[in-house]
Amino acid sequence: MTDQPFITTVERHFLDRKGRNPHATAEFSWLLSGITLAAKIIAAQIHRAGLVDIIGRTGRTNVQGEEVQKLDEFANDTLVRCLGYRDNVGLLVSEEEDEPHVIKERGESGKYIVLFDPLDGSSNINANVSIGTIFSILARDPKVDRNDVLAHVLQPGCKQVAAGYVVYGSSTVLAYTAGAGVHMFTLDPSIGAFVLAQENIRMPEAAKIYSVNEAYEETFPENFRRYLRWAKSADGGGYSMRYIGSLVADFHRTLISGGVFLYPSTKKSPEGKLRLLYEANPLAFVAEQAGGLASDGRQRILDKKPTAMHQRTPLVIGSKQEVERVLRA
Ligand code: AHM
Ligand code: MG
Repeated sequence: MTDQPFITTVERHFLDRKGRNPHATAEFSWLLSGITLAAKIIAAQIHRAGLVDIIGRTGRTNVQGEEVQKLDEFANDTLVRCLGYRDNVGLLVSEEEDEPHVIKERGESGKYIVLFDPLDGSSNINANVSIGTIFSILARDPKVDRNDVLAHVLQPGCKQVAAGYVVYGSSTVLAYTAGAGVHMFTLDPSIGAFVLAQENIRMPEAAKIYSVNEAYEETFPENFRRYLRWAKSADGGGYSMRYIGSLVADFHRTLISGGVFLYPSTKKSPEGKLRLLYEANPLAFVAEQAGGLASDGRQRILDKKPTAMHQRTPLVIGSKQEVERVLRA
């Protein structure tokens, strides 16, 4: 027998890194297992979507005024159920719900807050394009009144204990960081476990790829337009454009291949479209831990002090040199 595990699961990997993160405890690993369990259930349902007629609209709109599709609801319920039973989870915040879930029975012990976008990119479901789950984990500040729910939720991204995402694509991939690098796992459906695929992933420092919905270009702030003009000019030296329209998938590609993803403010979304707490913050944490950067065009995403639970933000995220180029513009 060797001491090396046969396979390394997310929870095992996290526990093996004890000492690098004060939260790397068995208790926290139990919380993570709630996320991986939910991800497996969601992945299974997505892959059966065409069979079970779960695709389609519910006819209702969510807090953001967008159409909610059935799989969004399924993903949301699954995360709430899987995490609601973890003793250390005190609060849950979801893109799909107006208010946080206060897990009352565990009011005194639930020290972690999990914020998530249960199914990002859901408008792509019908086209079989990759979609994903994004999550951010915060700890309650013991100095803050327990009943002041919003004060616990509205913490800047630099306070995240861990964060990550799952992409439901040609395979199901999970990437997480707990502040000591970014690690990637692939779901092996034959054994139902996320197994370690790559540790300490580094985002390429530079890559001539920008990812943006250029249809809105005319309404972008001038500095973003200037950057795009430069990237397309002979001075830019030959950029490519890649845009899936599913943040989690566009970010995953950027993490692997490099480049920059942009979602500036537009006429339609003056504050930007993406949400700070459960989209920009977790991906910014992952980007920085992989050697990249994330900014709203003015300040580091992780330093932004949130003022509302469903707050939106402009987002520039990706390879260090590419984000710096956009910011210089
Ligand atoms: P959502 O599916 O959770 O509402 O996410 C919003 C999506 C992101 O995944 C993606 O980056 C963006 O909206 C695309 O917006 P647009 O269609 O305006 O380019
Ligand atoms: Mg989203």
